[in-house]
Amino acid sequence: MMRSQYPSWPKEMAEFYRETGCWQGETFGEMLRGRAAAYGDRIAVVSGTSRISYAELDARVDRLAAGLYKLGIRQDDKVILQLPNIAEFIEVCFALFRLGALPVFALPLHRRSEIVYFSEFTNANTYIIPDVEAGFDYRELAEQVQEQVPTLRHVIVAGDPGKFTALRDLYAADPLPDLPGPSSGDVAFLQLSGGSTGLPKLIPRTHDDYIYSLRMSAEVCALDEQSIYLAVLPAAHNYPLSSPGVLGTLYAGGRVVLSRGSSPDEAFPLIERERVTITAVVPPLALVWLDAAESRRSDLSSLRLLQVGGAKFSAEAARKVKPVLGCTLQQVFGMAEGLVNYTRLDDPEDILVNTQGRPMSPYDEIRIVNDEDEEVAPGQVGHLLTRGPYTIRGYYKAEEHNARAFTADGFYRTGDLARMTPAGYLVVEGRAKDQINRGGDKVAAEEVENHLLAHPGVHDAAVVSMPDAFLGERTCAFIVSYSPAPTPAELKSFLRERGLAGYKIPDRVEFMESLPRTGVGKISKKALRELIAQKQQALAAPPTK
Ligand code: OOB
Repeated sequence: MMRSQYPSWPKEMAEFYRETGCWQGETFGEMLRGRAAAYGDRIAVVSGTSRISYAELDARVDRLAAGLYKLGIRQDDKVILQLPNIAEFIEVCFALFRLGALPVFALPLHRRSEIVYFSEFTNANTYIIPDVEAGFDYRELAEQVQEQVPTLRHVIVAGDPGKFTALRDLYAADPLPDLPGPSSGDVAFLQLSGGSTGLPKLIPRTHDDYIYSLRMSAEVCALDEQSIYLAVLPAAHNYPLSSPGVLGTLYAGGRVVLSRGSSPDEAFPLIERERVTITAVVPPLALVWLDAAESRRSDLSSLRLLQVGGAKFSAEAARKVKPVLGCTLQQVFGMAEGLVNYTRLDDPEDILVNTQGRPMSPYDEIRIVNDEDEEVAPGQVGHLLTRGPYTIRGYYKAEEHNARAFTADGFYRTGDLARMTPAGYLVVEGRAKDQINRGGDKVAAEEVENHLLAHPGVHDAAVVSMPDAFLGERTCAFIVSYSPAPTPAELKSFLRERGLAGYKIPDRVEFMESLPRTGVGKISKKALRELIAQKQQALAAPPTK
């Protein structure tokens, strides 16, 4: 049955979220139309040298929707979208939203392994890419993907199309035929989960639930039509897309400035030129910016809010944000599955620096539980579970996994270990899920292990995190090999040849006779983490006599 592919809220809950006004029955197509009516000539998007007004954006989206329709893209079709931060990203999103076709938000760093999987799993018929970005030719990737996935009929290229279809040729002159279009309760797109399993899970978000998250985010961040948001992280990610991100800024009638890169060399001049008021970074990037701001004379005085999230930000670095950058820090602890926590703009320093914020909605339900799903005493660390008006009730086509990832009454098991302060703020204390958070980029250990196990020289493999001063964590693969043993370099290039995204390639490879096991015979990742941390300490420590 179609319905069950997209697990949804039980009827009473859906009714409750509508009655309380969380879900307002608006689709993204209508949202943009409304903003175009209200803000017409105001600039919505700045991308490279182009400045696009709300009215122009709305009109361009209509023409693109018509062109995509003519190409054969229909309601509920899946479209793998892998564009960098350029205006076309936003135009394609809204054109697909208007058609009721679902973008599947791939990240720019994904490669053949990920794209083939998304294409097959969603039965996508279209793949949208840039020509060459950051030195990588996506058309070559598309060719390889299409060879493996013949159902992927259309490849659309922003820029020089080569043998494929040019996106610029799809802005049709004649209007879209009168179509019923999606309704607000429908799934608008599929987003990627950070993942902890062998294959990434896809997250179905509806117009209703996502627009609610935009409204709450815009409110918490005090966005209005004067706000200028700089997108430096890949906009396809939930955080720069909606917290409040690109879409939250458009929701509020503000201006989105798109940056292809995130380095101070690219971002600082944009902040200065465009008078950016708010932007979002991950902790390692915050460190780079803090360093750069101290050593160069960029005028960042327009910046009012720096959001830091995606991974834990150290209190030590957090304390520097205000004195060095002159703006307020906001910690953001969110997840593509839903729940987003923010520190509030007027919170005292102690909260801004030492917590990861509190839920943005009064309807977010939080439980912190022990291994038996019983609530822990207030203030104690436990597993963070959540349910609410914008947190999914299940992954796309993943019934079996959903039974484990959600409680019987619909709480999502975030896999995070957290505690709650008396004031209701969350502090992230660790992670129970088998994932490495590499400076905000999530790596599912099992996915990498499966690729490693495909090497004929690998008998057993376990991937764990190791502490890292810059990224917070990096990945270490422990290998039990057959002889002759492959070298670390051989293993890494093997993974690259299998088309795995670069950030998932282990930073370090260690060989062992056998992997440590727990009492019940499972690989003890805890023992491996301790082992690698000790090795690193030994390396860092001065030699003892
Ligand atoms: C964001 O979303 P995802 O889906 O890439 O990753 C979610 C996971 C969380 O479960 C948690 O493990 C970790 O990333 N995380 C943090 C964090 N923010 C996210 N861990 C510690 N401190 C933080 N501030 O990463 C995301 C989505 C929306 C907004 C912000 C981040």
